[in-house]
Amino acid sequence: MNAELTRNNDSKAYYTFRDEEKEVEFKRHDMPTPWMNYLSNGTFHTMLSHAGGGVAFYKSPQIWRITRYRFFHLPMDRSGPYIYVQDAKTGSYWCPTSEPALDKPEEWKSAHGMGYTRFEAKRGGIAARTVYFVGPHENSLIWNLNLTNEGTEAKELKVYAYAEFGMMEFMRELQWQCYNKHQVSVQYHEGEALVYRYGVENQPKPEETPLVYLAADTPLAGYDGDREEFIGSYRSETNPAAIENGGCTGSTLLGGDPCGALQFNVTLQPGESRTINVFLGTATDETEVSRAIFHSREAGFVEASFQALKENWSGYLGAWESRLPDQDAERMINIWNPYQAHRNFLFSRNISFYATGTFRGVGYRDTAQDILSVVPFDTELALDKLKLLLGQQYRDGHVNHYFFPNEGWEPVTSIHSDDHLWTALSAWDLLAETGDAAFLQAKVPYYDGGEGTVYEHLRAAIDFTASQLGSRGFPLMLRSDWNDQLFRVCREGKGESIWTSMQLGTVLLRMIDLAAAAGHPEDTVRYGAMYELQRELVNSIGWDGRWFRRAIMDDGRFLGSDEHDEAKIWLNAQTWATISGMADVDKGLQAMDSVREMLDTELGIKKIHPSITTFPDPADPLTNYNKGTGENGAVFCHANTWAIIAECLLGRGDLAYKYYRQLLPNVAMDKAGLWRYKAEPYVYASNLFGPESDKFGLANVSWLTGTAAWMYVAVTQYILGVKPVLNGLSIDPCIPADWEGFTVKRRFRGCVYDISVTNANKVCKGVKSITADGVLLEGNILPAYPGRSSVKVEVVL
Ligand code: IFM
Repeated sequence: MNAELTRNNDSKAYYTFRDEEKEVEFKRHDMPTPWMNYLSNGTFHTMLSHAGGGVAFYKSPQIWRITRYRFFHLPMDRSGPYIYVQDAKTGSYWCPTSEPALDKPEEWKSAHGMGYTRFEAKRGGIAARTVYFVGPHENSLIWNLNLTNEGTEAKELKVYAYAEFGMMEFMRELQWQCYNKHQVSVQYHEGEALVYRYGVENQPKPEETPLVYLAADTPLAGYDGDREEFIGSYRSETNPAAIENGGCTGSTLLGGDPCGALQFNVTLQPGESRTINVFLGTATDETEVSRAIFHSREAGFVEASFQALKENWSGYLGAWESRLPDQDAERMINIWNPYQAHRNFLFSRNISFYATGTFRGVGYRDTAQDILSVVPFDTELALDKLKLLLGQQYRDGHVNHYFFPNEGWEPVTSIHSDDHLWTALSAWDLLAETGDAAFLQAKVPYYDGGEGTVYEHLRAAIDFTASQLGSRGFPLMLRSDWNDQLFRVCREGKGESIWTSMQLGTVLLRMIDLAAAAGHPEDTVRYGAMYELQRELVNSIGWDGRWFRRAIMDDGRFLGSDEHDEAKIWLNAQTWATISGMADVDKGLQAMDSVREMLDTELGIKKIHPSITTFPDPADPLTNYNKGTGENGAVFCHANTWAIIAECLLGRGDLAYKYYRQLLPNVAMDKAGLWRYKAEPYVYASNLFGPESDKFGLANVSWLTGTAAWMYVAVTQYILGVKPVLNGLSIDPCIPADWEGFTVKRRFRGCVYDISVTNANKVCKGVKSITADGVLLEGNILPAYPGRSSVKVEVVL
């Protein structure tokens, strides 16, 4: 079958966007990989694929995982919250999700929307429509199933809702399930529900561990809590024994392999419809279980929950709406990019189809960058997260690399040259968005005791870097910088990061503003001097002749130099030289020209060139990645975002847009071919295999990647050029010369700016005039309009 499918790269046969509904619709269940969605109310979460596979968890996939998902197994994408529809007379059965039953629907489609996933299927005259979502009112995954008899005869159906429970601690499950599984139970609850209790010894937070319930608003005809009874041995979700043998067995479980299966017997007359709502939820104790079930069964609960979910998302996304000459970009900017970025903000890099949710916790650097894309939508949420991060900072300014706020585990304490610096960018963006510097005085504890204001935390970060300079004057690489792979550069503690110098420069410019806003003018002078010193180093020692060098290794040799055969040029050093404002003008341009010549491909910009196989020592190369993959010569999408920003700063709108457009997931998929690209066409992936790989264009680690936040920043603030600054909203687009214009509605400091940009002169950059409600403005910064609900802005380029 695959041979046939690999020839069919016509993506239209697989999916279509429904932009009005903010949905993407799938026409086939047999995609190259599961195409995921995240359903969540911030506490209860479910990752669900287009074919119904996925995993539910409460707060943490490490310690409160509810259902079992078999990572990297075959068959792929199992298990999930499945529904089976069985004809009681013939015994044949199928799933509205298409998977996992063998009999497939005669008609089928599914769709991911903002916080929900829908399946519409028909077989044997029965139409099934199921919407899965997590509403804001209860911590539960709601399975809203509607069945209609479209035939001419009455139908007797047996309907089953099934979820396999896993051990809540996923690592314990892998390590010691054989004994620990006898410490879990599934009991029948008198309110017609099953309750799963995870009572395993030495679990991290037993007092916070919830009970899990599986209930419905329809009378039960049967149930099973023991997976062996429902599925049977040498069977799978494809052919559960209970379904084939006439129905659920009434099993409960005091030790073993838990599941929740509910059976409903339904007779439908021709034309008749029936709705069954299933609730897979968590509650603190038995009383809460009863309350939650009672509440969920109340008339109108499901509809009100779905309505609230819809309203939450339209409120959130209502902060920005653009109309562009490029529909692919417009869709991404208005819908999927902020949606993906929000999921990164929520889950960090924790759990996806690619990441098992076992050890990543909250990454300091990752989350600090994610904040940038939430600031325009919800400053309170962003500030809370900023404070959470700053609470991981030590008094000397360094920070924990990963930490585990839900699990209470010890953090990962490796010290990296970049981690602690990122938060200054988030703080500056918050200040620009709100215009209110009060948060800089808020007190936040240090991880090793005592407390300081937000500003003092940010200052400590600079002080830490200032205390960690190498012999050439650049920041020491320490465990690595943004690029995880660079840990081999500083094993002896001497290696220096030229890129971190550029990151520091970028941060220092923000810190000058933050210091002034926080009432510390004395610091601004110091930051200015530090900036100048690093700028000088970058343009002298950091310059290789045609591009900027990346690092200095322990032995004093340069990384990213023409004198080597491998890893001559590194993308980040070229882009950040311009982003930081450090590069001399001619060098900045030359460096970005080298990017175009040496790193750009038709599927995005590679991170380094050529890939490493033997450098610096064949016995100990800098990376173990195969050439063209991962961090070694792949197109690293996160780093591409900075090339877009750099080109905008250089005023080269056509090139910036080429870099932006070529990585739009659906555009890259069409170019690479769906069966080569494989990942979702509606969210960014972390990386695409590069041309030195025989699988050039294969997309990896989709959904949870810093690409989401920075791509959003790059396109909204630099290409479209609508950027909050301290004294207002700056308008400075850098677009393709052939665009005639575009519009943006942007919420800013309580007012909606209805901006219309015209480009009759066919330029990339350069604002000629701006009027706000007909009044000509001086410069290109729109002021705040306190008390006003909207302002009409006309921009001429
Ligand atoms: O910066 C890192 C990130 O923290 C995790 N993914 C890879 C990136 C580049 O190494």
